Amino acid sequence: MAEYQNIFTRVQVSAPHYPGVPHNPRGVWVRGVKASANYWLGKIGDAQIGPFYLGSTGVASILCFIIAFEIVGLNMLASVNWNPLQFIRQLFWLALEPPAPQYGLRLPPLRDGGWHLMAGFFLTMSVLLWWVRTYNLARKLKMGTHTAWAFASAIFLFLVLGFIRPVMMGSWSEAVPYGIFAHLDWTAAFSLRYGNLLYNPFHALSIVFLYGSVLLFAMHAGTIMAVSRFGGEREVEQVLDRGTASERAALFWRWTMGFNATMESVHRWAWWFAVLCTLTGGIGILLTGTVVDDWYLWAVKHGVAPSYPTTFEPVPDPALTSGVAQ
Ligand code: 07D
Repeated sequence: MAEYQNIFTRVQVSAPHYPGVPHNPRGVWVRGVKASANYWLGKIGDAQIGPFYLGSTGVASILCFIIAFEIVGLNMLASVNWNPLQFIRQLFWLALEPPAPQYGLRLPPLRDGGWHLMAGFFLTMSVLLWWVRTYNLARKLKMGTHTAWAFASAIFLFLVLGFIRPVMMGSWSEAVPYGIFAHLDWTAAFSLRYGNLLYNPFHALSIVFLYGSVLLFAMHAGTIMAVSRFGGEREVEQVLDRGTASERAALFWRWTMGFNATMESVHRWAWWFAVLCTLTGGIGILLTGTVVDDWYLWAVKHGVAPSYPTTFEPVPDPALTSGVAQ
């Protein structure tokens, strides 16, 4: 057909559903064979939905997630005397808080943070099982396991925040609370307690990779869409048989900044930027309170930030003069 086509004007072919490449099934689970098609999903991706491949780890992960979600939700509901209306009204303010500092790493009663630990356990199990699932499914398809390892980097930050750092600090009270505003307040309080996280070089690096990922994503997506009229989104053909699209895309960037990524390397750049965001972030959080107590003073000491002239009498750090630190 001579009709003009690019990625915005895709034809949705209606054909028998494709179950996917054959593979060697193991265990009791077989992949589902049912599939359907959705016109609107076809607008943003592939129209075919399914077949799903849940497997044992998928089922276990979903169960663990439901348990964690229920523990958090029911505790929140209990905190408003089981009043559903107040639950909805106050939802953003409700929270399941970690145990108080006096419990250290011991197991507190359920109502004193025990539920928080239990929710954390099941959420962690759910995330780890989902990781196993992403790894196994990639292996089944004889793919590389890049997605699983990128996910592992995010899980590293998640574990640092809720498990590794609290253990290193000797107290579950260091963990992040479950709740919408509660976790945001925790984030702000954490930054203030340790002398402004913006002075933490690993937080800065993490931001570099966060913003950098956004920039790279925009550059890559923009480039490919810009050459889609030459078939640029068909990347494999473009690598094997370089045509106008790939040539122009590469030339555009050489004209713009003297250097161009390749069809392959741009994805390696993207993978590393995404992975390094949470990896450097996790390192930054691990160092906070364990190695460095005040990032502003750290920055002054290392000549990163200027010290301000003393205008007022120095104010002692309340955490060092009262409370559990005593
Ligand atoms: C959180 C971990 C992986 C998540 C996983 C998912 C589920 C879902 C759902 C129950 C995202 C598990 C969860 C399955 C459960 C249900 C429904 C990944 C995560 C596996 N900061 N900051 C970062 C900026 C400031 C602070 C990173 C910018 C202030 C703290 C990032 C600014 C203060 C922490 C970043 C800024 C502060 C961070 C996160 C600007 C006070 C972290 C990267 C412009 C507000 C985290 C080293 C990420 C970190 C972090 C950006 C400012 C505090 C780069 C742009 C000064 C305490 N900040 N920040 O990928 O790694 O997160 O720090 O001001 O812990 Mg920050």
